[in-house]
Amino acid sequence: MTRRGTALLAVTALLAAAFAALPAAEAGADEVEQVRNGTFDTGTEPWWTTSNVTAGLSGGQLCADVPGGTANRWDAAVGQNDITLVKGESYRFSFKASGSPEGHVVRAIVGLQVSPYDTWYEVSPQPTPSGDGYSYTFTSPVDTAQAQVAFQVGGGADPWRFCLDDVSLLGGVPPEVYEPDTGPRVRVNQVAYLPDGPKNATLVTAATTKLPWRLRNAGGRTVAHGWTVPRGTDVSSAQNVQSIDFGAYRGHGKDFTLVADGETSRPFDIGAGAYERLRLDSLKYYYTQRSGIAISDALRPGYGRPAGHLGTAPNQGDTNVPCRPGLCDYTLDVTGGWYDAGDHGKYVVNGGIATWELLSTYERSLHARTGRSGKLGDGTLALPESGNKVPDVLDEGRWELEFLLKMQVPDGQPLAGMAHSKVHDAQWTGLPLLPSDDPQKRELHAPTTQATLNLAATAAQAARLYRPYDRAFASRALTAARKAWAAALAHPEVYPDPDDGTGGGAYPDTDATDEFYWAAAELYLTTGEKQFADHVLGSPLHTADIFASLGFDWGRTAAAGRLDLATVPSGLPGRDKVLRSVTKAADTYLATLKSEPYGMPYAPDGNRYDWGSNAQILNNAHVVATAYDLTGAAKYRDGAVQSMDYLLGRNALNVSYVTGYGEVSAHNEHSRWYAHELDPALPNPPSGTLAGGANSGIQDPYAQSKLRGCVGQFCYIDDIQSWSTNETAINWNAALAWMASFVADQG
Ligand code: 9MR
Repeated sequence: MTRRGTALLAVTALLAAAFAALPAAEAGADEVEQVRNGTFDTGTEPWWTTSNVTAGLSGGQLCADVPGGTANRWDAAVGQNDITLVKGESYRFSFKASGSPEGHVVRAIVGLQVSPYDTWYEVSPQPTPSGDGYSYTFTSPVDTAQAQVAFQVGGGADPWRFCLDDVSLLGGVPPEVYEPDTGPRVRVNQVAYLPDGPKNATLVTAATTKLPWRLRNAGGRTVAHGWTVPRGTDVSSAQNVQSIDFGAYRGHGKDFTLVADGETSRPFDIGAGAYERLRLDSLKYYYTQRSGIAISDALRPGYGRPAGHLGTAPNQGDTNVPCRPGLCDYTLDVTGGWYDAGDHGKYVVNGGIATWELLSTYERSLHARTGRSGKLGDGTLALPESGNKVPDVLDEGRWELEFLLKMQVPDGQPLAGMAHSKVHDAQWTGLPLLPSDDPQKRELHAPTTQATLNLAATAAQAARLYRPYDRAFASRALTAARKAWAAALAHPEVYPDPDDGTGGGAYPDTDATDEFYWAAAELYLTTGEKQFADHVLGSPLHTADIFASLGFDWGRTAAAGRLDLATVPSGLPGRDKVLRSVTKAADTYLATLKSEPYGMPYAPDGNRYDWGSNAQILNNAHVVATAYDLTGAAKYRDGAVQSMDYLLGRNALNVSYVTGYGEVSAHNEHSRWYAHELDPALPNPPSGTLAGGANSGIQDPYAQSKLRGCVGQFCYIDDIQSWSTNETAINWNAALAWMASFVADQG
């Protein structure tokens, strides 16, 4: 087919007069075609194919015979190289495609034509035999003369035929204005409020004076009513909002709605049942993140998959992993553990805080006034280990702990006792990619003080929690923790290289005093030894205000130590002051929650939402909940419970950030194996998976193309390409599990 026939040219001429009044950008005056011979008028040059694809002209289009039996999308492809892109410029990427038989996915990308093959834009349509036209707009995140447009058509079991025409990459088009669909203006927790808990909602409205609201039950009958409270412009969303407090209503049931200003909210329950489910689902997430073991479809219907990284081709395996060049001359078996997030990397630093919060979910159930350890007992999580008389949450935690222990530098080596920071692929891989299909070389990265202390802290915590179930493991863990502690003291300032981010995340951190404090606290709580008490009491962090708006996460771990010193019984001198520091921090978070019209205990500096802000909100709520556990004061319980509302739908985007919870929930989180958005044969993330959430940094190109200029809460998009706003991660789900378990206990 030739590009745009004469009829279209005539229309263009007519429209030109109408466009004359528009600014140049909108009229597309500078639109420049970047693809050469996208219409295949002059043969197939300069298009290339991989050697396993036979392509030629057929009826004015390019048709390719694609072999079956390849593993990855990029194992068979058609493309064109040497395209120039200008950073910040907006492009329209369009093409016509057909495929037969039906059911095959095409990964159409704009990316770097040489290693490491960065992908700046990608879509994955499923062309039909009769063919369709596709058109997308994106903004280039780079300046380059080495871009390629490619259609990756591999990864299928059976051969198929793919035809392509009118491929265009038009520069200078106006950027697409992205408008999220935010649904009804009454924002509620779409999952559930507790019958005797706080019940708050937020109304987005132009009105500045109070308005009536009504609470309706499933039958549509009004069961409560009252007046909204005008709150002015909310900083976190730039919306004019009002708040609704219907906490006086104490009934329970399903499918309530809240009506105000002519809008009806999404439905919600009043009852605790959903939190009992969420407590378990958020913990069940970890089994499907496991490396080095086949995931049983019987235990997780729809999620069964072969084991990853056990050395079965095409995996190179974690069975015998060397260091990065020049770092060490041994190899380690580092099989097992959890994949960190949507990538196949395994990181001791993030694995540490995730393990701590998971084990703390269990440890809280032993000590807190409302804790119920039976709810986390054997048989609760449908694991391969269920039935072994060990609480399932401890079985799950042990899967990671065994991996963390394997990351320790062996005796006799120069840095014996330290922990390697991470193991991951030598190069970044594309999506989708099952763990078992990852062909990359795996490498151990340099040991760091922070990783070593993550190992010391979690292994020490494990030593006290697993002791009743497995004395041998508890003592092995404590030995490793002591060894790690000694190694960290000997190498106190060996920090991760912030540029070590090829093939995996860098987790940069230039301070280990917080990890020292945390590890000392755990070692003290387990052993009671004076050397560790001395370190705790001598640390400047012991009395510092460590609970800021960005309170704790993988890089700020002092709070983990402080919270455990406050909640795990010990004879620490001055322990009452430790308790007071937690309630003082909780009071600050409560003040934030009250001043936020969306009711979350989080107001980042300059309204710059952090990477993984959802977990920050949960971790701040964790501090408030701990204040309740310590004091029994209702204000802390209510504040902690109310914090869940934001995560479950009471937010500017009207989305529940937990997959499978709420009428509209995040379900396209960035993951190489829950990549349903890219391959219909793969599942979405399992129910109970938390999305990272609003991130003002919008580091990924997809978010940049949609969200540039976004305000706070709006810096989020539920698309698999948005790794900076929509990833799933083991540390974030641990924050969810801890809080879900707390709230379930309040029911
Ligand atoms: O959650 C991490 C965030 O705090 C960091 O700023 C960011 C950059 O280092 O990395 C995030 O963690 C990612 C890690 O590097 C690689 N696996 C996926 C993690 C979640 O996005």
